[in-house]
Amino acid sequence: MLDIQNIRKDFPILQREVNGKPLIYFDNAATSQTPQQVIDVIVDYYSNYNANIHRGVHSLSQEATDAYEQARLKIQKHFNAKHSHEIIFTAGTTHGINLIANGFSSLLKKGDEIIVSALEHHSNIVPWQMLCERTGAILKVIPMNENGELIMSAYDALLNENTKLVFVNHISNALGTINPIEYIIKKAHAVGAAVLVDGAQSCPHIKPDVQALDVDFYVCSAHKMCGPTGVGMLYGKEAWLNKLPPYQGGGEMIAEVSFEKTTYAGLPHKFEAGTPNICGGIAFGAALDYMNAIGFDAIATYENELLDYGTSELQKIEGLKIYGTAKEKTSVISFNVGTIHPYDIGTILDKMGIAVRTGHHCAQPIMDFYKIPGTVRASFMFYNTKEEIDAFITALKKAIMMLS
Ligand code: 7TS
Repeated sequence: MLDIQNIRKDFPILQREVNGKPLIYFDNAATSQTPQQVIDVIVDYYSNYNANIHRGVHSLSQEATDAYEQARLKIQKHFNAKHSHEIIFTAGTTHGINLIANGFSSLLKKGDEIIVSALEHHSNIVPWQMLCERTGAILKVIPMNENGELIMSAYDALLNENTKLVFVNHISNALGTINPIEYIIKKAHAVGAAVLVDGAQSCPHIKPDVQALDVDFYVCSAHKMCGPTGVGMLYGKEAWLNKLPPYQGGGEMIAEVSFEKTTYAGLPHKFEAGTPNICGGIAFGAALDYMNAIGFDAIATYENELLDYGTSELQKIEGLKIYGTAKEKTSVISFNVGTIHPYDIGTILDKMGIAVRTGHHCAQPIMDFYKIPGTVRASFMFYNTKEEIDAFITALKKAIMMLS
């Protein structure tokens, strides 16, 4: 059992008001809130040991380097990577995907096939389309059904000896569907294809074990799991990371440079050109500490309760349709009410202090599938409560009355 009232005290932002009403923050799938424990780590870094890393002989640089590398070890342990050099610090999920898509430019040829799913965020579609333009590879799509689940028999039929890469999110940001990535990975490996899993939405809710999954690449963003924006991680199997060329050139990623020839640094530095988000990386480690202290099992159990409660309360509202009714899903509820535009509902809810996201959620193909312009999306984290859901339902009913 989580002590939610105590947990809520860790989040200063949850104490504030918006438009004269206590903030109810249900836009966690876009970005999560930051606990004081992580804010303190950021303040401590800039107050006490802000310095560039991996290059200074002086004490501040050493301290910053130690803290940054400690954070890498925390991430390695959290995701159960075999080696710490398989963890690459990135600017976030989008950066991690682009890094891999760029790397595969030199490994794919015309006629090779790569597979994406119908449930992806634009950041797990567009970089692959760009890769296809560069290489002549062909993009295939795993279709979805009305419940927002991927159709695995169709996936099986897409796989063949030309398939080189499969990329799929672990959890859909627009619908909350948990995809059967174990099956997807196993089947891809059977034809010799590599798999990239976009974990942007899964990492706040579950603890992936990259070795048990046998996944080739796994990416996520710290800001969706109580950490700061502008930092994330890419896990890659050592053999793959050695095979891929560097993404960006610059300081830190080289062994030796001359005008005749440059040799690259080993992992992980080969993929970490330039001064990174040092403070962000350290704070990412602190965010993992914070969430692990609460415990991912307890988080999942509680968030499932919120999901079940929110779903059953919303279903009582006449004319409300929930998009995404997969058997396996996390605490994301996307919905529309009659013909009311989602933006209008979101605007009125905001006037009542309630933050939801409206629109296509950077997943336009999903909206096209349902033939809708967008949805209202409420997404819960472990610091939300049933009382907040009650207040949200009351506010939503008011909004519907005003707009009908
Ligand atoms: N992949 C998925 C599944 C996502 O949900 C997001 C962000 C990204 C990739 C991109 O992450 P970034 O940190 O690099 O921006 N999703 C959302 C969302 O649902 N609302 O705002 C951002």
